[in-house]
Amino acid sequence: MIALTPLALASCCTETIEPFGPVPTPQQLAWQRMEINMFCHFGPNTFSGAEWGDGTEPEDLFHPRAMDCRQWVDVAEQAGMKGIILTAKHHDGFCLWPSAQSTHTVAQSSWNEGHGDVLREFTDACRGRVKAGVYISPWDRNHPAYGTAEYNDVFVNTLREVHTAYGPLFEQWFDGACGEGPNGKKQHYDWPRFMQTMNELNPNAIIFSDIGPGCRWVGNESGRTGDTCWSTLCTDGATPSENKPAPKELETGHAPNSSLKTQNSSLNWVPAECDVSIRPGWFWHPDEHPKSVDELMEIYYNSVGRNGLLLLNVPPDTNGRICAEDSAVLVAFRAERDRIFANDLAQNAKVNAWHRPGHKAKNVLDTSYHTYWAATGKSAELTLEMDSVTEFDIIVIQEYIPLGQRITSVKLLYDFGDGLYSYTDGDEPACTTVGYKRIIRLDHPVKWRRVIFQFEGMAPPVINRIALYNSAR
Ligand code: FUL
Repeated sequence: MIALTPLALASCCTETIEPFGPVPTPQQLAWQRMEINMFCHFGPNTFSGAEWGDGTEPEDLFHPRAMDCRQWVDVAEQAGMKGIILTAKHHDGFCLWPSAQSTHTVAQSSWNEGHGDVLREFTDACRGRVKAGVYISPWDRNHPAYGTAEYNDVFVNTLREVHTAYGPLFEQWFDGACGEGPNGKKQHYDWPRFMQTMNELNPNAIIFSDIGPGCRWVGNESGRTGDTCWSTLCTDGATPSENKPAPKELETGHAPNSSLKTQNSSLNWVPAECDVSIRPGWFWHPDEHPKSVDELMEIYYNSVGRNGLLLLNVPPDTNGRICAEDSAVLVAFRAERDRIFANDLAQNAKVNAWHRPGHKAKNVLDTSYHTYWAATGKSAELTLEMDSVTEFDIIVIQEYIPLGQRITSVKLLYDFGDGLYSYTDGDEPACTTVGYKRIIRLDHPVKWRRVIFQFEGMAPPVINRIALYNSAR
């Protein structure tokens, strides 16, 4: 008889779960787990009051009086943000670093006698604390070559400058906007070359554009995904500027089984990034004020809580600092999240569900990211039984996305001892997709001892976390 060591026993009893459909790269997974990042719109518009500069602004307009990028990082850290993306070049073409590709940069300004370099100070301040990323607008209202084939060379060289001399840079933002009128300049962007340049210079960077490939625009600037939100997207025949899915499709993504024109041949993992500003404008303007904590919480639930990453814009002011009004709201926003999500009321619950070997239902309660419950069928039920009647109004569910996004609907049932009741009317689910994270808010706090989750998936659900909270406490 062969004696089995505990290790051998463990491995023989742990089934390998095959992934379903497209899955995130390790970089996309790390990116999604950042959850909230900061966007910093900063440049000549900060001083002119414009949102879209036309590129004719004198370089001296840019003159932050007391710029301190470390203060941006302090605020981001205090707000629980893991990365910051800076508008190194917005549509006006002004470069926040002394670019050799342009004559409209900090080097031509009298700020720091032409020796200033915001991108350098920014990336130095971020190093070891938060991740740094860049927005470099393809649309350029200043560059004389814009609208000609030569501009593609300029743009490639610009990417080359930034991604070799600065970094590490975790995300490259390619904005999709172009406001040229009918008689305006038309640039035929060489997207394959831009992407190839990025792959060569910074293969680990997440590339944002309307269609990815690293992450996609969510189709609105209000900080919300669709109520249904797939991280998968069909990008067949599309470029970041042409033949793109409509904004509504970007909000929801494309389900892995939908009858797409290509039979899923180009369905990719392109998760949604929700960019929204803390203020009415993207740039700082003296007469504007930040959103309230309640508004930011609503944004959080509708972005991070619906399978998106929240990219919250917090624009530095004319001093080159994040103003006290904005940082106070951000700190309060963090405190509110910490308060609500401090105490998982399901921690000591008994969990019951059919499971695949080695992937017990109890794994949904631990906070280790890589342990999960693997259900046995596409329709799966899991029961949480608390020690006593528990009052809660928030449910957090996380699919283990390294194995793909699978869940199409979640129903909630409860039990008052005389049978099972559905939380929602009739056949209505409590939510549709789950993905990286779904936060279900109940209309009012409930007092339940047993919660039964009924999942439907395109493949058997794989869930690494379920937690219950009471937002009133
Ligand atoms: C848009 C731009 O036109 C806005 O100015 C801003 O940068 C926003 C994040 O993206 O497309």
